[in-house]
Amino acid sequence: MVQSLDRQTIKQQALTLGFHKIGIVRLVPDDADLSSQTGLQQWLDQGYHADMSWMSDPRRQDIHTVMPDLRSIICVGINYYTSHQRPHGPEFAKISRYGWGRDYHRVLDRRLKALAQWLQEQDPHIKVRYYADTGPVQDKVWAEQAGIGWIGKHSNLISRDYGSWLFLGEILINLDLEPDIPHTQHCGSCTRCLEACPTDAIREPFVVDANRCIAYHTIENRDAQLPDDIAENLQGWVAGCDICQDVCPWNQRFAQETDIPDFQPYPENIGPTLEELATISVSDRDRRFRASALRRIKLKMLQRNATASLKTNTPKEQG
Ligand code: B12
Ligand code: SF4
Ligand code: SF4
Repeated sequence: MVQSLDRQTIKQQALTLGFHKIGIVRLVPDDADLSSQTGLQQWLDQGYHADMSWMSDPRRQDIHTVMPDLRSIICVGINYYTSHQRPHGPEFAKISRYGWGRDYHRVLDRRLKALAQWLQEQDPHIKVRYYADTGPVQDKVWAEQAGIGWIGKHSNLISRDYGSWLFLGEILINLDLEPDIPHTQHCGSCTRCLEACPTDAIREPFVVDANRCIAYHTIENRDAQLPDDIAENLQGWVAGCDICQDVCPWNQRFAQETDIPDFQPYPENIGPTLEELATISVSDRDRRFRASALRRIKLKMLQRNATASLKTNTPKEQG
């Protein structure tokens, strides 16, 4: 078994590879099953996962089943904010920031792979596994434990220096590393995100019901039609939803322009019109969303989302 590797050296290497936040969790017997104490089972029991059946994979509630000889988790965050703003007007479709540029899975994966390889070069006994929204691991829970930020009432992880515009990933490692201190909560008495959510998807602080969430319906729901109460409240969103993050004071004050060129938006993704997306062709979609996370949204879903938004987003005639 490998005995030690300096945590500052690891953090420096992660920064060099372009990560913006790095923190470490050491698993000790007492909190080894923290992933089973997060409220995930309760969330599943309520049916809040909608038809994302993969959320009930039991490994998600016991990180040791993902990697039996796991000792520590190196958590990373990468800032994806750019200062672009969506144009105003009911004719425009809203695409959430996570989907403006290159697919974040690819951007994180490349860097996580490089960090994992570097770790293994330090000692041949080191074993690693890495994930960025790609495995049965609760990314936000571990990031909070690693001191990267705290889980806000909208359920996204917020950092003091970048707000919540961070993608998260982690490297699981068979090595005891010096841990960071878990982050404290800084939402205080604020309830802006709960009040702003147009579909009341944040059922109580920290708990999002996917059945009511615009992000779920525009990205994951494959039905031919959206439920009426979602369609009526889309407010122009066709790919994800940023409302609860846009209203958060931490994002308004602390968002910073990313230095990752891959996250610069494809120009056509900031303000397409609902009309053009409602009838978008396969070839146009493939061209616009090349190497984008939005490829998860099938052509018919994108057309459905834009069509539904068009119906409810048209300004009422003046009487
Ligand atoms: C399923 C999922 C979704 C679903 C469900 C959302 C949800 N809140 O669970 C849908 C499709 C709706 C969705 C939407 C979005 N998602 Co999403 N999603 C995930 C995924 C795959 C799992 C999240 C999960 O475990 N949910 C289950 C519930 C039970 O967990 P939870 O929300 O974390 O809430 C519980 C805990 O927070 C716990 N809790 C609260 N405080 C504390 C404190 C402690 C100490 C502990 C232990 C627990 C705890 O109590 C809550 C209730 O049980 C993660 C990737 C991953 N592998 O983790 C990405 C992830 C959460 N998504 C992400 C993003 C970017 C989004 C969107 C912003 C995209 C968009 N713009 O449309 C929206 C945000 C919507 C929202 N307000 O949550 C990022 C968030 C990054 C960040 N800074 O937090 C993640 C982490 C992907 C990544 N690797 O970057 N997502
Ligand atoms: S992403 Fe949109 S619909 Fe989902 S909880 Fe946030 S504001 Fe509500
Ligand atoms: S809007 Fe307020 S309550 Fe919601 S996550 Fe941000 S600080 Fe927390």
